[in-house]
Amino acid sequence: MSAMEALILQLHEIGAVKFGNFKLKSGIFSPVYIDLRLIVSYPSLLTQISQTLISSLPPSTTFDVICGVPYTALPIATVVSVSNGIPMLMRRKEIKDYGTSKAIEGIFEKDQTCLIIEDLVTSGASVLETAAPLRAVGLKVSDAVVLIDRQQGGRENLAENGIKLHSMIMLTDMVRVLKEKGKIEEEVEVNLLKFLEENRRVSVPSVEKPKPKPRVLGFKERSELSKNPTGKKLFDIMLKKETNLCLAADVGTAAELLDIADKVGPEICLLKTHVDILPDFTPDFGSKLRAIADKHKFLIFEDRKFADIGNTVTMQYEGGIFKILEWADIVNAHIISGPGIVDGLKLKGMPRGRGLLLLAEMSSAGNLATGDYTAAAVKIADAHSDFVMGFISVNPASWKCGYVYPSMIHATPGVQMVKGGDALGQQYNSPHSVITERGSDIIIVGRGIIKAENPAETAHEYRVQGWNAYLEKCSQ
Ligand code: S5P
Repeated sequence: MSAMEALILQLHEIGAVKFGNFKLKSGIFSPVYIDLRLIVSYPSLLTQISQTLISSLPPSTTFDVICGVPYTALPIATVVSVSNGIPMLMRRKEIKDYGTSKAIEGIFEKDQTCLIIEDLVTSGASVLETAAPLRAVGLKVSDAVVLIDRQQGGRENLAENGIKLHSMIMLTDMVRVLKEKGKIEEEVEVNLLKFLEENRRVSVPSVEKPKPKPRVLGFKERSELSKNPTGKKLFDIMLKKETNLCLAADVGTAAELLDIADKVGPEICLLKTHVDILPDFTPDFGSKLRAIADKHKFLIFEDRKFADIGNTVTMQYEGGIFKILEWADIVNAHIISGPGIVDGLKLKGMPRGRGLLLLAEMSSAGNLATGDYTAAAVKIADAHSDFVMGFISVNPASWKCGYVYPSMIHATPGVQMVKGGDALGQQYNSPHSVITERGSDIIIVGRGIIKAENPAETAHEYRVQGWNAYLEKCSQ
């Protein structure tokens, strides 16, 4: 009887090889189960395995250190190390968060070669899990040796990752020997061969770690990241005043607007106007509103929604009756006409330190600013981050880029205390959901405040809700 046959019989005798119906780590059901944890109870068997492992390697296999795949192969590797005088490394499965936090314990030099020792290979995933941290610390991993190869794709999966698998015992050989020696029925062998035929290649389960949730940066850090002076200013105002509320002052007259601006001023970081709805607009409107804005420390955002070609918007921004450029810190634009609109507005706005918000999404039902359109807005903003300070957005948390651009401010309209909408397509979300789940920074509230019995008091309520939601988000 060959040494290999004797080894197979011994493994069967101690119950390390069982036949039945077993669920494996890879999720598949198998008619054979191999449990090599038992071998620590049989020192002579362990010695025999360890010696045969090394002698079964082709002479061309060279290595400086060895590392067993935790946990079952650790004693095998230890005995190989001790009996052959080869230094060993240990891979931690759990990395300590104190002390040295090392994934690989032991002494080695960069570019040394490490042989991986494993007890059993199915898909090869465990070997790859050990190879990764070894390679990460600068070791070379080109060979792995295994006591039993289940012949289910481990060899191929490892080869694809630059690791040659050397197997001491193939599962088919094991079953053949056990059948020949009368330890199992023919039916069991047939069953097993059929199973192997059907499960030739078990894919490596993804060893990719779940992506850590990005840390939510606070307005202070984000202010430092903003490349636009008005963007910086708005971050700073929000922090100082502890408010992320923007009032959409869609009132009937300029007089009413100036009145509500003064009343609600202490509660807001931003006041949004639609100057073309004011029948009593006069050229001094801008300076009057500016005085109130300076008094209460908020910024002015004219919701002009520019949409034309670059050349036209330069004139619309600067000229006409409204002379928006004179008094509005911030304006916004659709990107429907392409990036030229940003170039046009930038030409006028940049020298004055103004900021631009791009409409990446809209709040109204059935709007077309979705998917690729939103992504295009993000791209344009990124290319003009000195002038574009942020977005009008509805659900930035759902964007693929998510928090990739913390320098940008996300302002969301369609906000009321209760969910719902109006008769003309407006859709509302609550301040809490807008700031937390939807990942926005600023709540834009219009009728929720201006139609309230006491706008200043109601604005205060919105301010508290919006700010608390921001604090909650930062503490996550
Ligand atoms: O998609 C949008 C973009 C904007 S700027 N949906 C919006 O409602 N807005 C503006 O936000 C809109 O023009 C209005 O001034 C404000 C929402 O007002 P509310 O009364 O519905 O809160």
